[in-house]
Amino acid sequence: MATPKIKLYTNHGCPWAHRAHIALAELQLPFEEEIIDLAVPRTPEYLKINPRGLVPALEFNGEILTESAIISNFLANEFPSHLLPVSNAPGGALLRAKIDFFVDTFISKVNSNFFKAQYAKTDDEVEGFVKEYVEAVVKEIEPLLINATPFFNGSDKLTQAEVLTGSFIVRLFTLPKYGLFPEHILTDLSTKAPYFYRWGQAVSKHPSVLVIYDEKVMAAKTRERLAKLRAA
Ligand SMILES: N[C@@H](CCC(=O)N[C@@H](CS)C(=O)NCC(=O)O)C(=O)O
Repeated sequence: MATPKIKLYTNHGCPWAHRAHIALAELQLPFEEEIIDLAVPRTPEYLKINPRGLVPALEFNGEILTESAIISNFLANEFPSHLLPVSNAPGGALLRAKIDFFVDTFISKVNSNFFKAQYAKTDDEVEGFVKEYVEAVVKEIEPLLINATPFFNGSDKLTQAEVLTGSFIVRLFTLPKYGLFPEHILTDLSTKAPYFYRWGQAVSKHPSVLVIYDEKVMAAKTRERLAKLRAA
């Protein structure tokens, strides 16, 4: 196969764009990147690439794809690997469905509580969202990770389940120590959702998840963003 020409339009502070970085790292695909400054209005050139003005966007042999899940799933389908079985392999369609369900459940039932807690105005509100996060993990995610070793469905390598959730998990496991989130969320999760906790620890240390993530930089950026929001 000829080497594909891949360009990623990204911003290293964006957890959605981070998904594409994890996929590219895990698939060991060389690519060019262009950092889009999200602090200023998008240029007319970028709006031609993604009229929504969001990152990430991927240029693949001249074709443009947008939306992080679509980009990451495209890469995993185009370059079959340990990340995602092909659907006509034995058990392939079933495992793909399980991964889809896991990612959908994490994003729709759990993850938004993390951001809501960061933007909450009072300590009581923060604690409410932390409680909802932990309860949703216990109810919805913990049963799906019982056989994680350490990754989804007994895999010893990263899978598409981690590609699509890892950027959020690494924030959960690192930002509390910078005072940006109540630290007890991690102790609560370790006692109430031990399978999730063990999985999350492995995910948040994986080199492909850490490929663009510097926790100190992220903590400083998050602090700055929240201070601006509170001042506004
Ligand atoms: N659903 C989109 C969400 C992407 C998104 O929200 N990206 C944010 C950065 S994290 C963005 O580009 N925001 C534009 C802005 O801040 O002006 C995806 O999954 O790709």
